[in-house]
Amino acid sequence: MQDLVDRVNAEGYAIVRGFLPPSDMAEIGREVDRMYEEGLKHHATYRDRNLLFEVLNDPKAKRRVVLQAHWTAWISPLLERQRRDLRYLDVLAPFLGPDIKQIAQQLHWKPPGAKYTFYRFHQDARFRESPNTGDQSMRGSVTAGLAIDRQTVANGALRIIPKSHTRGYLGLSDDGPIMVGETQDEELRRAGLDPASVVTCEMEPGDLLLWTLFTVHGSAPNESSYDRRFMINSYVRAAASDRGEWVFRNGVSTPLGDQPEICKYEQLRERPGPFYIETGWTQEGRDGTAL
Ligand SMILES: O=C(O)CCC(=O)C(=O)O
Ligand SMILES: [Fe+2]
Repeated sequence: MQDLVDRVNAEGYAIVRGFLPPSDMAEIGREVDRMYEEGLKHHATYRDRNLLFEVLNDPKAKRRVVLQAHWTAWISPLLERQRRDLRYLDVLAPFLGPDIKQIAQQLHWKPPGAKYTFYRFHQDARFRESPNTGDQSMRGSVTAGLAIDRQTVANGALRIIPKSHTRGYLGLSDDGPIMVGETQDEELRRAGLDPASVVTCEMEPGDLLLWTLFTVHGSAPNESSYDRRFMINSYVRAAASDRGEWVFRNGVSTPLGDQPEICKYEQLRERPGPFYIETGWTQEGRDGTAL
């Protein structure tokens, strides 16, 4: 595991091959499909505290799709256990120590045929409080992406720029939504990054990709006929964060409590939901065009 820390420190990412075996992945895959069906019950994006289903009438696929679900641990006992599985502790403890909280729990789909299945290049610090500070709390953080489907060039596997995490916050994609308009090479060059250095992280189901808050990453659209299901968990050193849900306390796996903790969105204190978000970030939604 020390080798893993060295690789993430040096390159800004690393892949743990075979993190979970096929039997676990089959069970997780079935549950993630169930979450997709749960999301489709909503006519638009739905939020209830940290739980979120990003639901879109996709203009290209001409059907309702679910792109993301956040904090399904609140409605799925299996995914609640998964996020704090002790196999995560083995990977995370060398980075974060024995007291670990979770800031993000996300399922991502890239439904075949849909328009919005790419992510512009960015650093996840964008989604945290004050990305420009680059303080210590930013370093006490690791994000883990679990491949549920095989991740390929064709279905839009995550793409990473090695060593980009050493460059501080670069402001990539800060001018608009993360899923509208693919990143042009020019935007990378302006930030001093070489588009030719992009690595596509191809993975088998059960592989785990680790990256940092400053690692530049994005992903291409799904051009294949199969889905690209990906589970993202972001973990922080508990002492460095007053936010997030406990995952491991002194190395002991800790379930969710009675009430959710604020993870990212301060507004939830005022407006916890449940509510629908009818107009979204899509080009069509922003133009006011009916889908
Ligand atoms: O699912 C992907 O390809 C990228 C998602 C991502 O980077 C994010 O949500 O921050
Ligand atoms: Fe990201």
